[in-house]
Amino acid sequence: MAIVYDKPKALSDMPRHYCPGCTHGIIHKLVAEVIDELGCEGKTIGVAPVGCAVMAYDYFNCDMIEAAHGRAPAVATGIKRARPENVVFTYQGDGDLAAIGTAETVHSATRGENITIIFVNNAIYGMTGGQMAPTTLPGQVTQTTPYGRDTTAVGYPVRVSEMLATLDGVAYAERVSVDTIPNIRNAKKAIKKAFQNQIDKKGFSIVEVLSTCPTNWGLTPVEALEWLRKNMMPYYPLGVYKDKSAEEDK
Ligand SMILES: Cc1ncc(C[n+]2csc(CCOP(=O)(O)OP(=O)(O)O)c2C)c(N)n1
Ligand code: SF4
Repeated sequence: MAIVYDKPKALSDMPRHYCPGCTHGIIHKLVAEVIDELGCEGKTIGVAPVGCAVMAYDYFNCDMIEAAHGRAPAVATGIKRARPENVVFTYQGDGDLAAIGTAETVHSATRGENITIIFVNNAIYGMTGGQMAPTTLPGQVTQTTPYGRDTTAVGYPVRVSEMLATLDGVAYAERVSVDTIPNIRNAKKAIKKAFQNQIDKKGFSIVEVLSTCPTNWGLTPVEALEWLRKNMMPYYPLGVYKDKSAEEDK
């Protein structure tokens, strides 16, 4: 019988621990499909975060290293500089990348490290039970903002793609989403480009993926997708924020 759909080879057989409806799983699958399609499984090294994706080292069938919370871009920098022939990516949540890891993110970007960053923005700290993240929306209820995020007290969310796009060291920054089939397809295109850029030595590439956390948002999986569309997308518009190669082609 013809196989019309199969699990990507770069994804392991280990059962994933994510909650029902969590889109971390979709993003894993897209990264694995890209590794398969680029034929770089044997030379890819991933850096896992601290957060719900902490066990990504068990889920991808490539060499993986676990970084301390937020330090993945620094770890990736070291690996890539020591082994430039390898393809090095980080997979990080918004607490990991945009809170404790802000310095590593900004400085690896401004140095123009030739690495690929997959940034999963679910507007909350998932793993630790739903505290406010730098990306939590104004008015959003979390465990630490039970009356909604009050911007007069705790400030405004960080728009990571827009911020990094201002840095000369960044080759590519795009925000995508995995809430619909067309958006999932587009997310895969962006992830593939971010890996291909590294192979072509174009420099620092980041794909920010808007993602759901039904458990800590207190919503069903379907409601969570609707919440993402209604609340996250207007604040975090999808699109390409920087593409040096497209600018050079003009
Ligand atoms: C040095 C350090 N500080 C704090 C923590 C606690 N901690 C673990 S995961 C996490 C936040 C994870 O949130 P995010 O990166 O958004 O990922 P998600 O779980 O939502 O995918 C925090 C604060 C830790 N493990 N280590
Ligand atoms: S807590 Fe949220 S981010 Fe973590 S696995 Fe569950 S739904 Fe996903």
